[in-house]
Amino acid sequence: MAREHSHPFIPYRPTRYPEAEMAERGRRFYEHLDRRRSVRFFSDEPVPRECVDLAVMAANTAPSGAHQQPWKFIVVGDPETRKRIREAAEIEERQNYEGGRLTPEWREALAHLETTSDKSYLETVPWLVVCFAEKYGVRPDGSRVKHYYVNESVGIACGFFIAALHEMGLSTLTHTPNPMAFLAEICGRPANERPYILFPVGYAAPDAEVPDLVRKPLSEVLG
Ligand code: IYR
Repeated sequence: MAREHSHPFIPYRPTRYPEAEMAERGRRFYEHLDRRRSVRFFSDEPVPRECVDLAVMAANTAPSGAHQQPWKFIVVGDPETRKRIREAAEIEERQNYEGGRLTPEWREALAHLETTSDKSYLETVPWLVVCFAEKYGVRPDGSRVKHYYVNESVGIACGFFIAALHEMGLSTLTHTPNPMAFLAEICGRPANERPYILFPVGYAAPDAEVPDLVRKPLSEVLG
């Protein structure tokens, strides 16, 4: 079929699988993702930078509003900056946990995770990856470009990032120290970028433990 286009289009032929193989692949992929857990106990073992870059490349394949790719991933490896991030995060978290900033309802919702204001893992891990959302773009002349569906786009990219790390046997945590403005300052990011998620990246500690969570059954998540 000869469609008329006003912009460049190219053929796209995603791989098709026999029906029996489709479900098998879907099951394997689901089971793989089902083995992923958010980790708070990390090893300080080094992780090749290439693996972090590959996870960011995977994130960068995410669909985004108007294909604007409104994300930036800042990779922090040097111990001094990781220490600064830990200290700033813990200042905020102490206000949350010990200063009463978390509402009783929020505290109750978190109780089973046994989280505290101790964020020492931010110094243990070899890499911190800070994802920033570009609220708007900036042209070379300084004028602003409106961005569309920024939250949705960056959220999907972060999902791909997490899945890519898991595929490599690496662990992470979607850490959102609240408020996160200090991350923009420490990372020296411009005003159009808003800190979105802070990802500690490394190997899970050999003695890591995670809360014994149960995922909702399909019947509950299918509407
Ligand atoms: N940001 C805090 C609190 C926290 C909030 C949620 I929602 C969590 O799922 C886990 C923790 C912290 O990192 O401890």
